[in-house]
Amino acid sequence: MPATKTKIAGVEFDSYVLNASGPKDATMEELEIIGHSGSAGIMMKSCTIEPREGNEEPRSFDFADGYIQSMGLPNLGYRKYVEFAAELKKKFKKPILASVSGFSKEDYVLMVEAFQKSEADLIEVNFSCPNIKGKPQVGYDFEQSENVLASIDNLGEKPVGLKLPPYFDMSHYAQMAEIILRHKISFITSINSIGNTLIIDPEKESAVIKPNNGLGGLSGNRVKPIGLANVRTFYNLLGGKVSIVGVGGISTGTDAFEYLLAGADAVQIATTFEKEGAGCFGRINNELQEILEKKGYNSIEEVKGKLKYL
Ligand code: RRO
Repeated sequence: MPATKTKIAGVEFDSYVLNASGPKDATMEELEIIGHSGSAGIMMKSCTIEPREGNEEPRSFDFADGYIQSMGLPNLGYRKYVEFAAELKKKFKKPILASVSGFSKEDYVLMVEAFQKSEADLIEVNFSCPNIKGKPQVGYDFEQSENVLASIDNLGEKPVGLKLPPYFDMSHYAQMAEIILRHKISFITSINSIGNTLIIDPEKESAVIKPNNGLGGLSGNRVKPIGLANVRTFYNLLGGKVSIVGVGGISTGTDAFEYLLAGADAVQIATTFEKEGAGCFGRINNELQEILEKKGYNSIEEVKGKLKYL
């Protein structure tokens, strides 16, 4: 079978498929399950300075081809994840990824600094949590994005990446790409869930989740075309200077193959992990290997970004 080993920002991964920040990655127990699974790395839940319970329940809803949630950043606080990174590093031979989600520039500085000194291999800076009342997604505020990045550029040598919200307008892509290229950003992870969507239960005539009058982040199969468009557009705009991690609606090897054609260096799995459990990482990677073999490709590199236009 063709190998699917890859690199994100120079860090080696044994396969193309790892978990995304979000589902089932907030506690040590959950992270150990990811460690033992086929996930090529161990990504931890986005953290804040202090521990958080998150939003009121019910705060997630699973449906046939998607998922909506407004979790509200439930996490144990960044100090725990600094400790977890060290424990996980000892137990497992795969890269550890931290994710930080600040409420201010100072929060981002403090947490990035802490993870720069930790055993984490990569630091994902979350600019796109859609579920905090009264807080805009940083990635939609270009001035704030610029501001935060200027303050975290020189805090250490570990690669720093940005978890981006989905963009829909070419001028927004261009602005964010310019900002990324001006700063020390080694990878992007695209996309986070589509924020502030609404799923209605017509029987009950009600929203399906409680926080924020039912508005929440949409993920799963329904968002794949948006994820693919974001990866492809950033692939074209960033000119190979920044690694790209694709996320959004990946449940099969074919989905992963499409992200590879679009230009992703690796993919992360959120909703499918939530729905199916930790077997999904190995399954999706195996399916991707089968597709590569059938098509006569020997590596990820041979296909990456090779999308044809009509
Ligand atoms: O915890 C959440 O509500 C959450 C986060 Br931090 C995020 O980045 N994306 C998302 O859909 N939910």
